[in-house]
Amino acid sequence: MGSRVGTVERKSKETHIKAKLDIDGRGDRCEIKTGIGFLDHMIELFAFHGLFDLELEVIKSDTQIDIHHTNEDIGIVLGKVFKQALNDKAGIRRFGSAGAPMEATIARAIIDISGRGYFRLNIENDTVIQAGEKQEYSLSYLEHFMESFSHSMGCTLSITLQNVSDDVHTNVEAAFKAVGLALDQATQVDPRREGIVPSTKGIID
Ligand SMILES: [Mn+2]
Repeated sequence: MGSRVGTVERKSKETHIKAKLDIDGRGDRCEIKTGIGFLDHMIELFAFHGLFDLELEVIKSDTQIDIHHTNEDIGIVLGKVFKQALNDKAGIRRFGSAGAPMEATIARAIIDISGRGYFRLNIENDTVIQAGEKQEYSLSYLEHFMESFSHSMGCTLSITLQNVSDDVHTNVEAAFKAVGLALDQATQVDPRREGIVPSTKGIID
C-alpha cells in the first residue's frame, strides 16, 4: 500500500484555505488554524480520534460578515483532501459507524464512502432545545459543515444526536468525535480486499 496523503489548496473570492492530510497518521500531529477557535477545537479532536495527521490553515476569510462561508469552505476542503488521499479507494472498508457520548448527549455517525455525496442530521430529543444564541456555533452550522464535507468527499454520512444538550459545544463535540471514529473505520484497509475497489460496480468515483 502506498502512502495515503493529500494536499489541497482552494481559493475563492470569499476564502483561501490549505489542507494537508495523512490518513495513516497518529492523530497527534495536527495543526489547525481556521481563525474560528471553536472549529479548531472540533477539527483537532476529529483528527485525533480518527488518527489522522492533518494540517489545515485558513489564510483568508470573510469572518467580518460571519462564519458562514468559512465554515462551509473548510468542510469542502476537508472533503477534497480525504477524497484525494483515498485515491481509487481500493482495499478500504468503505463503511464505518461509531458513537460518542458526552454527558447525556449521544452522537452516532454512520458513513459509506460511496462516491455519492449525501448528508443527514437526525435529532432525537425528548424536550425542545433552547437555541444557544450567545454561542458562536450552532447545530445548523454543524449541518452545513458536514453537508459540504460529504458532498466534496463523495460519501453518505448520517449523524444522529440523542438527548441533545442546550450547550452547543457538547452536541457538536460529540458529533465531531463520532465522525472521526467512523471515518477512521471506513478508511481502514481490509487486507482481505487488497487491491479491490469495495463496490460491485468495480469503481467508486
Ligand atoms: Mn471541548
